[in-house]
Amino acid sequence: MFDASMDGSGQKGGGLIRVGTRKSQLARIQTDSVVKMLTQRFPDVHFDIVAMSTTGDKILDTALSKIGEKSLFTKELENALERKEVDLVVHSLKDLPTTLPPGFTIGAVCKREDPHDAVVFHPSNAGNTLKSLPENSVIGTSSLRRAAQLKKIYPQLQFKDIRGNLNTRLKKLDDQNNFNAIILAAAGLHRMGWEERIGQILSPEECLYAVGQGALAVEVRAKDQDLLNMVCALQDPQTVLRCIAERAFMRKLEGGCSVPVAVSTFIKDSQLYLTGAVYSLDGSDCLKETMQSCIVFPNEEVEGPNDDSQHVGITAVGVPHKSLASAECLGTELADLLLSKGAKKILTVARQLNDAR
Ligand code: DPM
Repeated sequence: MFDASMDGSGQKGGGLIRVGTRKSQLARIQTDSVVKMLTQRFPDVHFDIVAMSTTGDKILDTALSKIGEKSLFTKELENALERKEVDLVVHSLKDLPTTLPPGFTIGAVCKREDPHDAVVFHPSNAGNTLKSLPENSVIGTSSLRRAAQLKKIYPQLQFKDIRGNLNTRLKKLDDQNNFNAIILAAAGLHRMGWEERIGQILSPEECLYAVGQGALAVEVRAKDQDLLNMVCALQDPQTVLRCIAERAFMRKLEGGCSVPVAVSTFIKDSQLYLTGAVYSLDGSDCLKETMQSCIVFPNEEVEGPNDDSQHVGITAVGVPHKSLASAECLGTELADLLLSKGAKKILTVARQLNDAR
């Protein structure tokens, strides 16, 4: 187990771990919750939080999908990890690319919160649903994934970009009259304590969620075995298996923030179910399929503390190896199925149209 007399760099020290975070309120809340869980399990270790700004926080006037930089919210934090200024970094898993730069790994994926998308209405539209909003109402989202799916079901609504952190978006919604509603991840709203603003939760039938949405990830240096052994205490096996399948699907499609790719997963009776879809920007073209795979095997071997094998960037110490491989394979196979039906073309056109916007 983790030796509290070692610091993250493996040197003898006072048991001090430095935790990197972005400066936004949501990032701080997420980091605080992970530090709280670690403190409960390792009461002798001291955790220091180091807050930093990232490119994604600084560029506020451009839609995420147009910036085209994969590690928008992560690069500065990874630089600090590499320089050993921090020992672990807390992220929203959905902001982490499916291939991490060499030398880094996700050492834990915590239990997922509600992964669905939520609608927050302007106070003057409170009590509505997307369906009951007046014609030509304006919905704020910069997510191509959300816009594509909702444009298809609600052609009477208009969709416009909105950027900024959660606080900024809520303020833009409430203080101006530019938007009738905005779409946000339910998990973020819950963490901010704003659940009373959720006017509608979108079911996977209406809107499939983003890969990894609602799950927190702890990134560490891949060779930092002490830290890996420590943070794996936060690992939620079901969340890890679902997210590995989702990320394998995304990786095989070569998707990212800048393409409309969406998923949903659940586990029932030893089976992992994955629904995945790709969309054209207006949602008129769509490929959507579901596959399942067994993830519980009798007497299977647990991934050991010294096993440095990664699954789409995740080192899943403590989770059975065969289950991990099965989840990863499920994601890849579902992507192959969509690719065989023409997913590549849909995504290429979506990317080109978005770049030309
Ligand atoms: C990514 C997307 C968005 C974030 C794209 C998508 C939303 C961008 C937008 C990859 N990252 O979802 O299709 O609406 O303009 C982000 C949020 C959270 C993590 C905020 C949100 C919090 C929830 C979580 C931004 N990243 O989606 O409302 O932990 O999943």
